[in-house]
Amino acid sequence: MVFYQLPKLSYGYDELEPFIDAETMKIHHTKHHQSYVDGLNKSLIEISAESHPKYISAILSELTSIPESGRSAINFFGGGFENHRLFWETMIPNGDKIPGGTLEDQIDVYFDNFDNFKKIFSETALSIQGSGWCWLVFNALYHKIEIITTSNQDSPWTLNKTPLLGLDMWEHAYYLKYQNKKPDYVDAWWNVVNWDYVGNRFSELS
Ligand code: MN3
Repeated sequence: MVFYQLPKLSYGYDELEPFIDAETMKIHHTKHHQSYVDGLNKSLIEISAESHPKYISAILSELTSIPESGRSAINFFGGGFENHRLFWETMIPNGDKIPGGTLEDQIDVYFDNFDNFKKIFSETALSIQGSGWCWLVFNALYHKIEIITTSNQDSPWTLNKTPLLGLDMWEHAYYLKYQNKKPDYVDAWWNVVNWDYVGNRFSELS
């Protein structure tokens, strides 16, 4: 039987300082993310799908294929699991600050330039009411990149969009250090974006 596990981070909790503080990272990873891992495993057992052959992103893409009684829990915990897994991967100490390659070209096509993209993404993130995520996604249907938001732990996969980069806008992601200064959290986060990873993710799609 395969159970989901809390993924290991490739950097220490204090290595995203001063942008994301060590205490927030530690609690976010070991408590919040762990609770989504546990909730996902439990939800899969409850619908007897603990040995589901597909990875959670594929399950989220076709939620209607699983029993209705488990859909809401799998949407929440599965989304929470996968959203956070990607969130850790898309951050890195000493981020390279700018995207490159084909992703940079696409950002220029759809958002004029990188600064304008950052401005729109930040404004969109700050427009979220309550808990949620802001995303750069690839929309395969229209073959284009887009900025979207999702509520709670809803995943872009459930909208058939591929998440490339996501920003956690739940209070647990920033409150210890930034309190109500949400714009400062968003500004700081840009410094630790792992554009290499995000760009490679995009290249593999196109
Ligand atoms: Mn979170």
